[in-house]
Amino acid sequence: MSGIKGIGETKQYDGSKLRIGIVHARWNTKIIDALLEGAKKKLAEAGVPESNIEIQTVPGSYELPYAVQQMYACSQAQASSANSTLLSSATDLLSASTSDLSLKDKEGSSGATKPFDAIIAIGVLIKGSTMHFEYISDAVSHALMKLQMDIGIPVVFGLLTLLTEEQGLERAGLVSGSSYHNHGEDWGAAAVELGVKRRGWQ
Ligand code: DLZ
Repeated sequence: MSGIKGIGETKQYDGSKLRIGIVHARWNTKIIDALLEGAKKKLAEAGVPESNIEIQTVPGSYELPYAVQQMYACSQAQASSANSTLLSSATDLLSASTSDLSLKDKEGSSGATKPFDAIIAIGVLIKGSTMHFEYISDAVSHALMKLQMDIGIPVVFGLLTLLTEEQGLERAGLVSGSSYHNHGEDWGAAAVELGVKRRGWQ
């Protein structure tokens, strides 16, 4: 049986205007690092500027929902302060009656002038001998889903809930000859697609 599962054929979405957040846990680093690289690769392919990607880390997967919430709130605060600076620059420009040059440049110069269009939460949970795994998997999955509905931006579910480490290595594209691919790539592509679509569903 084929293990080729994935997001299927997608349009090439233009990510050049997007601001994307990534937060990842530090447990199971080898798998996490590969997933992160996969996500970044797809963001780059879609044209998301590196300066518009912010990467944060947290100790474990349990911390992911809180981190997503805080990253989004901070990005909103940064954006509103950057926009009030822009507004005062624009007012200065107008009152000085100079050219209309720089407002556009300033808008394009930094991803920080707007909140994130999507945030990818990446974690790797591996089942142990207690109920710990079940509680964290369930709590984090529900919290991430609730968060995206509450804050109104896509929160990409990059949480692998695994029975063995080997399953994670496969899904991070680290097992040669395996039919699995790097799922981080799907998450990067999903962030771009949903980030673009949230600006208007055609
Ligand atoms: C404690 C713990 C354990 C046992 N296993 C994992 C894991 O496999 N993956 C993961 O991301 N985090 C694990 N953690 C840490 C918890 O997610 C969390 O960081 C701590 O309980 C502190 O809140």
